[in-house]
Amino acid sequence: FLKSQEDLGVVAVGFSGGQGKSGVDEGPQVLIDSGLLTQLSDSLGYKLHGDDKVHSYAELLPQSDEPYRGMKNPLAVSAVTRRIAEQTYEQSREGRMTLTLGGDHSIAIGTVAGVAKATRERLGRETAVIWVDAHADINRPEDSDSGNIHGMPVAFLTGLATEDKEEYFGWIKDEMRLNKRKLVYIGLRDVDQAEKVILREHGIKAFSMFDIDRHGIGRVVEMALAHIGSDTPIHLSFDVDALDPQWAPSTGTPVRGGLTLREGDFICESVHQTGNLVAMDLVEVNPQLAQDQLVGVQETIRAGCSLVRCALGESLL
Ligand code: NNH
Ligand code: MN
Ligand code: MN
Ligand code: MN
Repeated sequence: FLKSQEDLGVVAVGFSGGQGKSGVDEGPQVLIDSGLLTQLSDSLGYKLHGDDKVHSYAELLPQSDEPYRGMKNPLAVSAVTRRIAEQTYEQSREGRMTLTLGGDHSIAIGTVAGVAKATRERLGRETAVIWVDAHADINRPEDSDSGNIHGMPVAFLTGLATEDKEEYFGWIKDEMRLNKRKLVYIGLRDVDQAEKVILREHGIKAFSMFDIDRHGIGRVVEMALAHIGSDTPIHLSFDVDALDPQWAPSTGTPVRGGLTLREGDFICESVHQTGNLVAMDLVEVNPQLAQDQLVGVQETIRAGCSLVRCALGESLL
């Protein structure tokens, strides 16, 4: 589904407004400083596009931003994700693999919207999304306990949450949306009550840690890929908190009992192997957290880099 296998569009998003902890906006710079983009160009042979500067979107941030429908920082997150949708659209419509480094997971409102629109225009097809996360991120604003928009992106993308006002996500149009039958989760273990009801009522495919323990990661990935079908463009949205805090403690909401680093890498390798990957997000790396832990920031960054390299083909022999 890509025009070339060598071109990679990179969008680096230094944004933390989808949740309350500062530091996650420093994630992309730290990933880049640790050599991720150099590895992708020098070792994996990608030609990089887009700017290698990290965007802070300062010019888009409003003076005041009162909660709206229970959402915190609604104007900021809406404006920034709208811009990210343009950025990923610009890369994806060229037929390039599109890599977004976050930032908190609210930014996926933009990445998925932009890629979905580009893929519809370019190929006349819907994009499938594999959402790897400890959390389902499918709260409607009114259902969310926290008000943090990083817990809501999938609700907006699937149209389970809608809004007329442009400045409050009303800019999300049909051609940017994700079909909920083309969505599959892997790694869930901390799902809110209202989210469980949504997953059940809408028949959304989800593989929790229980499923991984029961079937093994190999079978789970096989079933996940079978669900979306073998002939579909894939957007992989990887929240680093899907990994167990043993491997990735530097993240805002660590949840024990997660994926091993190897299981995370395996998911990425398997998605690469389909040949259908058109976009990847790596989000929620927060270098300000777990600084005091033995396995702390450095290991989280190494894990993040490894996931990206695996999705982009490092493990091919
Ligand atoms: N479900 C919770 C909420 O809505 C937590 C979401 N936190 C995440 N998601 N890190 O990936 O706030
Ligand atoms: Mn998430
Ligand atoms: Mn999460
Ligand atoms: Mn390849």
